Parts: sequence; structure tokens; C-alpha cells
Amino acid sequence: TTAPLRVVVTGAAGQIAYSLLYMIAKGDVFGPNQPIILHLLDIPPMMGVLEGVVMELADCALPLLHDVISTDEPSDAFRDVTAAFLVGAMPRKQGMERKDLLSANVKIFKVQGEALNKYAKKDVKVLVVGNPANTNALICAKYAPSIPKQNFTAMTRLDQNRAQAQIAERLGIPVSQVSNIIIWGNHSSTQFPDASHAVVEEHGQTTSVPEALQDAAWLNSVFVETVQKRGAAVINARKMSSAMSAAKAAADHMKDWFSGTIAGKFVSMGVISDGSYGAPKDVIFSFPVTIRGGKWQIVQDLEISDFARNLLDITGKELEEERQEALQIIEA
Ligand code: NAX
Repeated sequence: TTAPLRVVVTGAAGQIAYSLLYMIAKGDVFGPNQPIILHLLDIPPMMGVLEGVVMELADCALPLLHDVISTDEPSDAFRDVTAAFLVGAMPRKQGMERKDLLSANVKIFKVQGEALNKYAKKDVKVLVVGNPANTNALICAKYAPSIPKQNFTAMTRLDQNRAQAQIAERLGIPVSQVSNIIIWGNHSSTQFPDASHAVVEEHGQTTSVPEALQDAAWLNSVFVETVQKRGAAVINARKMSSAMSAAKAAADHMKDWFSGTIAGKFVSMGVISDGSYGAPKDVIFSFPVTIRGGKWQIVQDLEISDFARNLLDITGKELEEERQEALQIIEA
């Protein structure tokens, strides 16, 4: 029998976690044969709510879920974990700017980086969902020097999934037939959703998305803006930020990281930048990656148009600014 895997979810009393915990506990991420011990972290005022979540997890009667530890202590939450979903943060409210979030959240991710450094497995895979996700991941890595920087990632998979859905809808085909869409840069309104290397597969035939669409104007304007502003559109409609879709994206991200990508396919993840594609170094930048043996690699040698170059530079610059602001907050 397989030994259970310890998986921590922070913000476990929140709305993304409410969907995500079920996905993890029923085997969507680590497979149908991998037992799980869930570690749930939230803040002291949420312990009552968290107790309700623990009750519901028990009531799901899930065979893979061997144990649940719920706590407000990072030392218990991060002990011996192999995977970490860092969801807990202050969520963006209607009308709130991302920049306002930075100061509140940087401190959280410093504490959690230190706890990961001290208590987690040295090969722990960390996915930061809480915003500003890229910069939070960078801070977290900075305070966990005993864990490789490659093990800290930020979620842009929701943006990728949104982009995929937009393309599929435009072409009137199932989402499963669309792949290799890229999200470049920051998980913010400066992100660049790029379908120029994406492909459509139908009846064993592969066509590039630009060729299938025959509508460059739509791809460079409406498509980009729709994806960039999708989070705000969901908030406007639901009066709450994306939760079900965010949980699904987090599950997709971690599943691919642990089990690898299919030959010829890539996915987007915020990872520590080595300067590929002229992106700034040492920020968490979303790149197209392939994954094998639990290790990601940035896809190289994709052609970058002048249009793309400009947008890559804008989102890279924003990440450098966020890094600088975050470091100022920490040093103050
Ligand atoms: P909720 O407010 O429903 O839940 C957040 C939970 O985190 C709360 O229970 C809160 O008590 C807890 N929390 C706060 N500080 C904590 C700490 N120091 N340690 C542990 N737990 C803590 O927000 P939810 O809708 O679940 O969103 C969570 C985060 O995901 C937000 O920052 C949000 O902006 C971000 N998102 C990121 C996305 C991405 O693509 N990267 C998309 C969806 C989402 O907007």
C-alpha cells in the first residue's frame, strides 16, 4: 500500500478551499490510489468555520482521506508536507486595487516561507494562489532558503483555462480540442494571454489557432481584454471572486506538476525567471513550461512578435515594481 501524502491548504475556511479540498481529497490531484492527509491552516477567528469544513470532509466519506489536521499554527500546518496550496490571503473586494493587497499579504507569505523552510519536506512543491500571487511566491521562496526556488510557483492556470474556454467558444468546439495557450507574466490585468502558438485538434488534425480563427484583430484585442478582465467580470456578477474555477485551476496546476505534461503540450505557470524571452530575472513570471519527473522547464525558442514583445515588457515591468514595493515593506 502507498503511504499517505501530507498536503497543506491555507485559507482552508475560505471559498476557494471549499471547492479545492474536495477535489484533492477525492483524488483529482494526486490520483485515485494516493491516500492523503490534509493539513488545514486558517487564522484564529476562522477556527469555528474550519471545524464545519472538517465535519463536511468527514461526511463526504472519502476513501483516500486518511486524516485531517486543522490548525491556526503554521508549525503544525507545514510539518512534513509534500505539497502546499497557499490560498489564504486577503481577497480582492469590489473596487479594490491589487496594489492595496500587497502590503497586507507580503507579511503573511514571509511567515509561511519561514514555516515551510523549517517544517516542510525539502522537496515540497508550493503553489501560491493568494494574490498578488507572483510576488507572494517570490517572498515565500526568499524566506525558505533551504528549499529550491524552483519549488515555488504562482497560479496563472485559471487565466490559461479562461483563455482556452474563450477560444473554444469562439470556434464552437469543445475545450479539450484547444491547447498550448500561453499566459505570460503577472497574474494581474497586465498578464498577456497569447494564443499565437496555440493549436486546435480535430479528427487527428492539428491546426494553429490563428489559422483556425482567421481573426487576428479579435485575438489581439477582445480576446486579450476578456481574459485580463475575467476576474473582475466574475466579481461583478457574483459579488464574490472566482472560487470554483480557481480551485479547479489549482488542482490542474498541481496535478500537472506532479504527473507531468503530455508530449508536445505545454502549460503556463508562474516560475522563477531566468531571463528567458527577455523577462526580468528573479521575479516569478508566468512562462509556458513542460514538466517531467516533477521538474518544470521553460519552453524555449517560441517566436515573439512585436505585439507580444511590448506586452511582455509591460507585465515584466509591473513584476519588477511589485518586487521592489514588497522588499520595501519587508525592510521597513
Ligand atoms: P476567502 O476570503 O474566501 O478565503 C481566504 C481565507 O484565507 C480566509 O478564510 C482567511 O481567514 C484565510 N487567511 C487569511 N490570512 C491567512 C493566513 N495568514 N493564514 C492562513 N489563512 C489565512 O478568499 P478566496 O476567495 O478563497 O481567495 C483566496 C485568495 O485567492 C485571494 O487572495 C484571491 O485574490 C486569490 N485568487 C487568486 C487567483 C489566481 O488565479 N491566482 C484567482 C482566484 C482568487 O481571486
